[in-house]
Amino acid sequence: MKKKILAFLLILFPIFSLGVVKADTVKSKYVIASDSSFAPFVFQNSSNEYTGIDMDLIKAITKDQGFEIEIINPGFDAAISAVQAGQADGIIAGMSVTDARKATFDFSDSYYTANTILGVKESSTIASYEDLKDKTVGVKNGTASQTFLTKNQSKYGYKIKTFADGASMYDSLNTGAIDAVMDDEPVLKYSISQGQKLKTPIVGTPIGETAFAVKKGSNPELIQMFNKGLANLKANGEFQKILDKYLASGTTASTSTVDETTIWGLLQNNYKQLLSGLGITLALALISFAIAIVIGIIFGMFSVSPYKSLRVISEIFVDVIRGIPLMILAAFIFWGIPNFIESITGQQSPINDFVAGTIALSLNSAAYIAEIVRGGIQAVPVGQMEASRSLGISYGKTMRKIILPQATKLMLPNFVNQFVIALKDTTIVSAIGLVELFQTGKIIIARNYQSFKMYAILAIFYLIIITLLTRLAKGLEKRIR
Ligand code: ASN
Repeated sequence: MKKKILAFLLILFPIFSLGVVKADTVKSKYVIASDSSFAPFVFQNSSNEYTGIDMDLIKAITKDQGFEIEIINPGFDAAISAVQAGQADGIIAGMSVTDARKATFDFSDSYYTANTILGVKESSTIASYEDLKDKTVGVKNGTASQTFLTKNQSKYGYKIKTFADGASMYDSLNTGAIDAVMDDEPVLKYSISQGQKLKTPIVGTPIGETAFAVKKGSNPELIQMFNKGLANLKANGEFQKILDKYLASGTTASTSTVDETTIWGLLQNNYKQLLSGLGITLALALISFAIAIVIGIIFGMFSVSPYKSLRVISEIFVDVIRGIPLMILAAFIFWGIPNFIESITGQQSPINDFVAGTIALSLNSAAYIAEIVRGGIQAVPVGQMEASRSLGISYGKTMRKIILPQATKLMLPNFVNQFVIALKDTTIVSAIGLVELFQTGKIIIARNYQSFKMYAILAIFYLIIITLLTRLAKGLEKRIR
């Protein structure tokens, strides 16, 4: 009898102990999406690492609750899309709990309360919402501030300009492209405390509590772990320490030792990040172009085929792909298709941003290459095909031995041209949050506001790389000839 009781207790003990200490993790690793520049909640420090209240908080909670995360920082709007499309499991980005969002998100307990507030340049004369008549107000896409602006637009008669990220929005305010911005109060106040020449002439309007979120109905254990972890951190004082680190007066999070106001300083401090961005850009361009050549040649050959069905297939492919802007194609593949698959199967099947970008670029270049191939083949006089066929040589052999060798020479310069276009087009797919060279530059600007020098550096990077690659391609072209 004693033995039986002991065995019973032994079985019960682990069950109880598990239930009491922490919520159970279901996945081995959770992907958490966040904003890219939203200091003091999330921003890059001078060592190019993402820090801020949200970053410290989620990491402390992970530690407290014992689960693994990977953080991605594509920007607020893209972070929201990532969670909805299943690319990420949760979002922490100074996100306000609004009634509209409750329809599509499940929120954790709140860890902050924020207002939305108007920011203008120190020299601006705007002192009330009425002063905004016919002026342009900038706001980040998909934010609660945007909802506020849209709701009050007809009342005050301002124009709204939306931005993908905070960096470009504040840049536009500084350069005078817009007259004001609407953003969360702690964010504006923080940038003022960091020396930005801005002011907030009107008192803020509450937009709600700030919380962590998951897609409605999915990953409920993440919310549980977040809430338990948050409660623990509040109880042991660690949460307050995180807040003080970023909000107590006199704190400056960017303690850069290198002067980032010179081109040399910018390069010195960011070369690693820039090189890794460049690596992604080159990989994207080279891999997608290699795939595009294969697809493009196949459809190009179809387009001059004696079979009508093949010609029609090729025409449809070229028309469809050429008729869709690359950015929409990339967004469709990265966000649209996973969302569609989930609505049918109920299964999330997220696709990696690099793969989505490569597919979009490959299809796009393939359509243009198919046209280059068609043009090259059609530029060879028809008489040659006719003469060869009348000698009894087959279509395939004539193509291989007579037409293609001449056509290839005509096509080569166009291929080089198309490759340069493909390399430049990699900047467009940064819209899905892929951190290639252009996005890397934008992230750096988000931290130091050196847009003039940083964009100059980027332009020179692309110029050098494109010149080198075209020289190389021209050399190859000569050899083939
Ligand atoms: N407070 C903003 C919102 O919830 C979040 C952000 O801009 N990162 O809309």
